[in-house]
Amino acid sequence: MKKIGSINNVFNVLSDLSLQHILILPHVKADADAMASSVSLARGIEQLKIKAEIIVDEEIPANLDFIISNFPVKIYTKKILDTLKKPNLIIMLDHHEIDRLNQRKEILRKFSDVPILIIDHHKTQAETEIDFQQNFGPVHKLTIWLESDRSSVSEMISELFLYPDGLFSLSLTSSIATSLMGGIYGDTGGLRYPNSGSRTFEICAALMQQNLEISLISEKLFGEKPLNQLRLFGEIFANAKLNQNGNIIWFVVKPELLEKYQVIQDDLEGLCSQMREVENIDLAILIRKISDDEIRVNLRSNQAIDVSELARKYGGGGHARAAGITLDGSHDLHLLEIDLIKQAELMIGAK
Ligand SMILES: [Mn+2]
Repeated sequence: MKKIGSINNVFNVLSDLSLQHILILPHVKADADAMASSVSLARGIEQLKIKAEIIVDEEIPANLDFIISNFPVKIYTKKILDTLKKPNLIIMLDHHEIDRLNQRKEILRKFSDVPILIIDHHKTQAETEIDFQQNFGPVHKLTIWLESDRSSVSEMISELFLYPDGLFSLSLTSSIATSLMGGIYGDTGGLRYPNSGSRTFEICAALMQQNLEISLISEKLFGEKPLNQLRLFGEIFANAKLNQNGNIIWFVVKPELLEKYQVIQDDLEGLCSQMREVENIDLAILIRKISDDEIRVNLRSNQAIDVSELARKYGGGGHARAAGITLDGSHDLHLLEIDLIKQAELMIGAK
């Protein structure tokens, strides 16, 4: 499903005058888009004289400090759960799955009658809004604005600032515009991926009116790679496999390799996209053994294949050009590798 609800749902929910306290929950392992949309919306909500609080699952990487720009983001702990006051509204940003709250599922459990607003741009499997609501559990009143052809949730939140509908108006500051641009840049690889539509560019142009330092945003997001990470990428490129047609590239990362370069799983961020950038490649696959009972797969493609469909065959999901799979339990890595390539070749061949 490409679109559920609309921006008007957000205007309606936020113009409720009885709102005093809103809790914002981005997805686990919050990235530039998740943090930018959260911080910007929180600052907008505060302009409406409503308290806004952001709780994340784990520490946010330091290169995203320019996006957070001193907004007091809290990291979830049991103590925070115990002392948390009941909000009037919970907003889930950049995801629509309870699982992606990770530990913070407890917050939904604790406040099971608080309404939820979801703003997201990830594809959903749900056939209808009713299915979607049922998947979520009947307790929470649910309002949704989901558009899967948007580049980022930051692009969607920008709409609230740039094109208000009269119910309320939010003012765009240069700090908010910097965050939003950081979020859009994060999810579009600096406006290079095909999820950047004409609306994305219009919004970026409007954000640029705030005299943004675009080179600083690029530098923070794409220009601060540790040398060990690049050395690891070098070894992976040197040993990556290609199929016979030469249009699929893949590599299986075992924990020993990360140990060799003293890097962590997060340092593989961006690698699969780089593999996709190799000449003539339609699909890049990075299979990562996380532990004996967890495997993650990153998928990046061009128009030759919708990787969200490939991911779904294995219980994963995501976007047409960027998707992922997580497999729990023990799996034969080699069989998985062979099966993935076979399925991918079938899908590309069928197009
Ligand atoms: Mn996003």
